[in-house]
Amino acid sequence: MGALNVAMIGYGFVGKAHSNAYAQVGHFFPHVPKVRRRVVCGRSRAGLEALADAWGWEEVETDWRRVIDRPDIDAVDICTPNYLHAEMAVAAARAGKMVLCEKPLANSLEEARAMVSAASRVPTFVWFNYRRVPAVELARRLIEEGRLGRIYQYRAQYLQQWGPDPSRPRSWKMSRSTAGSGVNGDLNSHLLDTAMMLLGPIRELSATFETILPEKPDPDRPGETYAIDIDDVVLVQARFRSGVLGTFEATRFATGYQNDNSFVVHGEKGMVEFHFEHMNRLEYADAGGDPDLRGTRRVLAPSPGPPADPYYWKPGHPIGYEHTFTSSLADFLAGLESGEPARPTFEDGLSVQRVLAAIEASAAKRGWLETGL
Ligand code: SOE
Repeated sequence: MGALNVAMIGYGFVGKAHSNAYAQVGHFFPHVPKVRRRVVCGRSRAGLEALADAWGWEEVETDWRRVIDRPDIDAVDICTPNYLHAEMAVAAARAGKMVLCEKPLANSLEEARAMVSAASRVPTFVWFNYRRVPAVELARRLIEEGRLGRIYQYRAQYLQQWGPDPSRPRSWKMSRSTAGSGVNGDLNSHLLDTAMMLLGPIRELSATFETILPEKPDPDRPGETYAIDIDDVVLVQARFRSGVLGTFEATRFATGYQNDNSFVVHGEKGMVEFHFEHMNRLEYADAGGDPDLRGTRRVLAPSPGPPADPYYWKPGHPIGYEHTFTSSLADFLAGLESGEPARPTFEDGLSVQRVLAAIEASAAKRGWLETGL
């Protein structure tokens, strides 16, 4: 397979993370198909040029439709605000391009369904990058191999603290029309994707939403406020199809936490606990053993990929946030060559979207609902 010509739409925080992945993937994963950073697209030419210079994009473009129409583009990567995902992904897929898209897949379940149906004949990928943290992968393997025994309970939290920060610029993430939701789509979507990768589909749930500050000081107009119509906090009780009970909590008001994406899996034979703020570590506890020595063990998680193939550094040399994107991209590229699509696909993104929609409906109804999964 020749080099894959990529067009990336969007150039904010996550555009930088993706650009780094495109730049690095060939260095660390020499066996996967090569990529070419052909064109980066967005609204501000100056912003695009700065990103292109810093990260090696060959061209810039301000009209996304022109990018999608280009015959020399094989794959379109969407890292725009959520409300643009569906329109762009559907257009790109209809033009025969492979489509990679940031999370959450869409602003609504209807949009996510339309994306899956338009892209049924092209390779797709959703950047749920936390799947590719080595410690998360290790947890997955321990569960799959039965080393935690029967799973009793799952507990997940995504804690950030920037919600009340008055100095933070207004952003598309603070409005329902552009972001679809607040923490539910932005943070809880990560928790749900990881949970369903580890333990399978979530069947039913009951949720509560809270908007702690319905008005925020407007940093652009001193003395004025603007209205917030999204969730600042979401709390969910859920039951997986397997019968296991889980809880999910996502908030931007968790004073003291910057980006703590965490989960605990309690099983009959043991427990694992993960915190992204210490992402190279997995805490493990053996339920058996010497009662005097009960407690958790800190495991330094190995490099991602097959154990015999240390893609990054030697064991004991930690990796960071950016590597999760590089590994995700490597999965996608390897899948193109093997014909075994890398996960998460748009179908997986749709499953998360179903749960997000059920959470929203449950919070509105104040009761338990089935997710349809
Ligand atoms: C929000 O603050 C955010 O940037 C999310 O959008 C990302 O998905 C998450 O990885 C870090 O936090």
